[in-house]
Amino acid sequence: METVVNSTELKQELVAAYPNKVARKRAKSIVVNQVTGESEVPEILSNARTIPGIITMRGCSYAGCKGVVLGPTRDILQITHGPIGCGFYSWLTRRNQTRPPTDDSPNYMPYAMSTDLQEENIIFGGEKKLRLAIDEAVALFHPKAIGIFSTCPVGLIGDDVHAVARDMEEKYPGINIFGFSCEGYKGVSQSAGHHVANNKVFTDVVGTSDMKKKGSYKVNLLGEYNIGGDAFEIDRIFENCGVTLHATFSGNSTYEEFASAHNVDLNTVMCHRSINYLAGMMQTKYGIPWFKVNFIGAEASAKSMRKIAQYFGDEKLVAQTEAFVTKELAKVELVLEKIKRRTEGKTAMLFVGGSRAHHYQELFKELGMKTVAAGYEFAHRDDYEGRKVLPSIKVDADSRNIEELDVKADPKDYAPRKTPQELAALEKAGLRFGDYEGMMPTMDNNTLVIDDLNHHEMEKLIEQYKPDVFCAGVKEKYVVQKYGVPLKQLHSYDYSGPYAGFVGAINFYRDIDRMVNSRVWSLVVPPWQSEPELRATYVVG
Ligand code: CFM
Repeated sequence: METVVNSTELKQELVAAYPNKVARKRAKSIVVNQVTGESEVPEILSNARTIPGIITMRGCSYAGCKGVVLGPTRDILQITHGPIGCGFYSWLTRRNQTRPPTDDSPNYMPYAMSTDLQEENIIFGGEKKLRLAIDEAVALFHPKAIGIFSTCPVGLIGDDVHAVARDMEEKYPGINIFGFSCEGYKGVSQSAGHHVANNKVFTDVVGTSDMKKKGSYKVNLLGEYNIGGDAFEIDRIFENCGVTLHATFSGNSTYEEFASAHNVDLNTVMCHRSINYLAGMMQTKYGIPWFKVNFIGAEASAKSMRKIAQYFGDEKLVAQTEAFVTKELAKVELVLEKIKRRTEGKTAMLFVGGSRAHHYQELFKELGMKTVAAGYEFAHRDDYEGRKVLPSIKVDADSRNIEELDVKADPKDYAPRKTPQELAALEKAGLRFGDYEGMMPTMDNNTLVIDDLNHHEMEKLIEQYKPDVFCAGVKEKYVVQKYGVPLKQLHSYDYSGPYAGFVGAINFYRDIDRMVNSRVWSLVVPPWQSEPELRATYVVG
């Protein structure tokens, strides 16, 4: 149950352990939330370099590009140009699932393909090995498309993956071969890799096919990666409402769907952080509007589908959507009713990624639980404070490192899907195009919002708040559990899921109920209470 904590005092305590300069910087990333006026919230320092010496929760640019954005698509043959470890680590560890239509449809996800760079290649160059890898991949699989992903050493030794891609495309006409400059060290986190991935998919893939799917209401879903089968549940919802989901970027997706993704009338964005770039560029080039949706939470899923139906404005579609979501919400309510009695009033903390720390608060709200502290690993100010702050975000050297494409309306394919009057009318009716409100305006006053949390801060939060459940990843899991607090992995779902949509909400309620109401956690004695601990003091001068 909730322990009353003075978050302002706790913030002072968190930074007190640091040397002055570090304390000043961390203080800007630890914010006591205050929502005033028109969803105004305090500024938070984010998307800034982690201070050396602090063990961060973040990942690298290669992880964001290959592991996150491109990883879940099944028939782009993906070659990691680099040491074997990078390829192995990004190989299905995120539990992104896929369902090829038939047993012999191409699916390269069960394979981890890498050039396996060795010391010799680091000294004499790895391009030759990359060409051989592409030759081998073409001979074995005849893929439609090949993506080459750069790891740190590739940038350091200066291999030109783009030149290799061009040459090999000439050698193999008909195969789309493209390289990503997503060397791990680019930017300050995996967020840079998302941007690199968005850019290349936009310039080299989207708009290259005219495949059209059947149906009158065609939509793409951007920023949904089918972790634990989430996309399968979302597919079911779209289908039952009568909306055609053309391409999901990139859960359970194919190359052809990406290539023809410009043939829709609406882009919906689920994970704003990882894919807002693509939504913006497709709007400029093709005239496809976008708005934010969320399929985490039963109410949020219903609201998202209603918004989509409202956008198309067809009475039959609105009625079909309404009938379906009402039926599903009733099923969810039956389960929730029993569980909520046991979860009401309990507390949660969420420190994860760049969007889930926000989205999952919806599910906790449905359970009657309170989020006392939350934060992202690598999100930007717009994900925290809302897109309204975009003009005031200062571009630093690390962000400048990632190319901003100069996009213009396509002379042939640009076609506004709605007139300005139609868009204005929809906005008046409550739709917000090209916008994301951010996490902080939706959180209670005096909750703590912390960017790029580290272990020291995490331990203090647990000691003070004693939350009933902590949501993060595997790097945090066992430390938290040794404190006697259950940890739910919101990246991999701890082998459970799906958690999206209506079926997912029920799964989540049940899993959280089991965790927060199990007595086993109160029996845990942390090893540091019975075993000696080494201590050291920081002395200046
Ligand atoms: Fe988007 Fe993601 Fe996330 Fe993300 Fe990720 Fe992920 Fe995540 Mo792990 S794309 S920002 S880089 S919702 S892999 S599916 S769970 S950190 S909150």
